Amino acid sequence: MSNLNFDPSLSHQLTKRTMALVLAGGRGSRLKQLTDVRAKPAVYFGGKFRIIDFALSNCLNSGIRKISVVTQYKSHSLLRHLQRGWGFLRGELNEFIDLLPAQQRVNEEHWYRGTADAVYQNIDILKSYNPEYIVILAGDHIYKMDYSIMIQDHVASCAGCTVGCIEVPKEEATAFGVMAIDDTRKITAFVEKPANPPTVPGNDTVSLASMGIYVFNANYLYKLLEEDLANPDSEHDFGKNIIPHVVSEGKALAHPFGLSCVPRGDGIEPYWRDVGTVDAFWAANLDLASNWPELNLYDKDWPIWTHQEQLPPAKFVPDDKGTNGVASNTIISGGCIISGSNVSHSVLFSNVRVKSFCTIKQAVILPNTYIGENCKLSKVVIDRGCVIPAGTIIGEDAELDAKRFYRTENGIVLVTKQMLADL
Ligand code: ADQ
Repeated sequence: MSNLNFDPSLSHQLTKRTMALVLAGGRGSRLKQLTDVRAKPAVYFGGKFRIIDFALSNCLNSGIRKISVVTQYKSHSLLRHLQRGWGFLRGELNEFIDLLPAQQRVNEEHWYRGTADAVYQNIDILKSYNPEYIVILAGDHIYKMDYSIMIQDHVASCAGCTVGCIEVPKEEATAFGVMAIDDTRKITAFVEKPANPPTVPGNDTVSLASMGIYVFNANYLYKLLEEDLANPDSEHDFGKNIIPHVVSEGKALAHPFGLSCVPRGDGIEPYWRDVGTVDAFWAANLDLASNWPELNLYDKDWPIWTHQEQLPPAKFVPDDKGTNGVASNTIISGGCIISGSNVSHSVLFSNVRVKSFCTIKQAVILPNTYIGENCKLSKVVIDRGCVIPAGTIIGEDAELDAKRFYRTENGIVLVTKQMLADL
């Protein structure tokens, strides 16, 4: 197996022979009530995006134009977003986004069981597109990555499967597949979500984690999936079954994220986030409102595509005593109106209305939310469509917040429509 010697002229040829499969069927239960009505990939992010937009934009920007999205859990919101926002690929040019909800195609006994089964159940569709390489992605991470570099690495190394990887602190590695590699980046051991994660040589605080991003030779993947289905002991999962099997065959290559991440410049670490908890979701959104966010959304060479409603621009108006609506270090999206209130270090998604005399700090407010007069809100995530009654105070009385809403150990309060209705 070789080290990477990237040839940009090869990229286009390889991505044309590649199909991407985005796994978007998981619930993401650590996001608590934010995923009560939608799958994690459909959760809103960064003022106007959904989480899945990042993986899909990476595909487009990498030159992959044949994309299937596999859905299962609470997929309505996700499917609607994809239909409205991602229908611009040109079928006549052999470009598409195919939606693959669980539909018991193989037999009528099971919905998708594990991630490998979700792919297996669509194997006839995959084969019909005749790809040479298949890139399997999770639809629930925020990052910018040029998959064409990873595909080229895969092809140059003659591996059967290439696994994207990143170094993470050992204590976080219990949530990932963890690998050991040799000098040629061949994966020599792989263990899924170990209780005591192995660390990298020479540094016992860091482990090498799988990002859940895989490039396969298509025929090899079909063979693996067929064999896996026949194994009664398998959970039909990539991390638990397929990747360890490939490693045991000596055919897995590790591809460090640093080789193909889209550079942020100025020495900042490559950005890859699993915004899988309320705390992480809140922090990653607020980062975008800071002066120098870790994630650059302003890069014209790597745009993040999404569905956007046609909305009027945001507006700031004074209250009836003449105090103006002001915002600092805050993202304000289309359709928002802030009247006579002060908003700081926050992200307001589309169509948020803030009435007079409110103080809002460190808030992530999802679309179509209405905030009545005299509210004081801090360290909150407010779900789509909430109506916050006038005079509501959140973020000052931990016990009261925890009683009325969901409060994390770090003091971030999640408010949903249902919680407000139950008050
Ligand atoms: P997990 O984080 O546990 O581990 P998993 O639950 O397998 O991820 O989900 C991976 C992706 O598949 C997610 O995008 C999810 O939405 C989707 N998904 C889950 N179940 C599905 C189903 N039944 N149908 C369709 N889609 C489904 C994996 C790997 C680890 C790796 C981490 C990186 O197993 O080895 O370290 O991802 O985050």
